[in-house]
Amino acid sequence: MNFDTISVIGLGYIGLPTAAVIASRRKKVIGVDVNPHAVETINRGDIHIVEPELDIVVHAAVKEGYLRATTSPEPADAFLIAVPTPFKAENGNDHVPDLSYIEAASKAIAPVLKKGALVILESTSPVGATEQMAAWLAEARPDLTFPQAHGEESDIRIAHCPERVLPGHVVRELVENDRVIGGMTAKCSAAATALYQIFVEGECITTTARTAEMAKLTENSFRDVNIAFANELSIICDKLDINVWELIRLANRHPRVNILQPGPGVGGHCIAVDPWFIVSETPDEARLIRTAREVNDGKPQWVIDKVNEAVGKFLSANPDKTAKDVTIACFGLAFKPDIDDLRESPALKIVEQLAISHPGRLLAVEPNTERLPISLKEKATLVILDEALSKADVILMLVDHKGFKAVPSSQLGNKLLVDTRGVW
Ligand code: SAJ
Repeated sequence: MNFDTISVIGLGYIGLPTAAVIASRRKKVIGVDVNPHAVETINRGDIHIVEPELDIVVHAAVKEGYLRATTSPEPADAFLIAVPTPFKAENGNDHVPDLSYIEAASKAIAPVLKKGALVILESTSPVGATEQMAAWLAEARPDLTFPQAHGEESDIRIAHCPERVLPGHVVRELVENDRVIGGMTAKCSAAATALYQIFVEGECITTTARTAEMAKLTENSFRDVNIAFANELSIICDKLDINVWELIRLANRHPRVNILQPGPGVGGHCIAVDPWFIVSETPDEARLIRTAREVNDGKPQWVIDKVNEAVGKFLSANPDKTAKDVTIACFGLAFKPDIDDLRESPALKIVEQLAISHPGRLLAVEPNTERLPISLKEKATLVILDEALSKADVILMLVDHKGFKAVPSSQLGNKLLVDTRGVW
């Protein structure tokens, strides 16, 4: 199959790196995004998101003329859809996936689809979303045939190929990782494989669209369950006066044990979200997956209770003082180390909660940001590491950024510590 022009719909954390990497293989790529600011930034050769190495790849792709961004779709040989799949807002705690971005993207590309085109859904999606996307496309283009009705003979080929790259390592993992390719028919899988082989050095493994959807949800749920196990162990060990990090290190010496690390909770827009896509479709069966989500979502409150305990201890040792006199320094706001991304960050949630409940001074150190989010303005002060170390009575370690790990425990003096990452 020939792909002279490839269009990527959604130029965010996945779509933009994918578009740029394909363009770096000297293919003409048209990136489409509803956000005019993103489009303008990219067309200048700049980027609107933070991801190592991405600026260089985008800059080169735009300057050499292989990547161009626009707000309205244009005809192409293949379309890759990489738009968000959040929860439906009106459903409160039901965590029902919201496919409206996929629906909008399908309806936007439908008018420019031509016979022989390939449409790939990359967005992490609940099982059945690819079939739903095919139905929206077919409804909008009754003059074309689609795999759900015409099988291998269809005019349009459709596949799901979930993205699996780790934020912070996207440019490398896009090329190196294996890809799971779920075509609606064997020909759809073959076409999608040909497309990914333009830039993927890993293996392209084919399956059905539904299995590919479930594979992605399974990968992130597996990690969530494993972290929930570690978080539960950390709470048990705290009660039993055992160092959980030493415990996990020892248990992981067994050749068939590999426990992840406990922390202040699970954040980001993937692992804290995707397992709910399984739970919302099969609520009675997905018992372990639901419990893992609840264990991880409950960890921030446990951390807040530990901070309150530490403040209590400080006050017992300093009877002339009240909680108003206690300074708490929070180390890190991002959802994981060495990034600037605050989305769904348990660290941020904890600091926001302390900002409401703690009557004394609250300091925050976050080396990857220049200003505090609005939710913390006037309630906390952004300081540099040294200032936090010198002024704090209670230190709360939330994110194991490189700079924090370099602080020796000897520098902490006799300050009270709540170390959710086992750094010290
Ligand atoms: N975390 C722990 N303990 C650990 C590892 C992580 O508490 O041992 C926490 C992190 O601090 C963070 C959260 O989990 O708050 C998630 O971080 P992460 O690094 O595990 O994962 P993400 O969300 O950045 O990326 C994941 C990856 N999925 C898997 O590793 C199975 C990535 O490959 C996916 O592409 C991405 O989700 C996605 O987009 O779905």
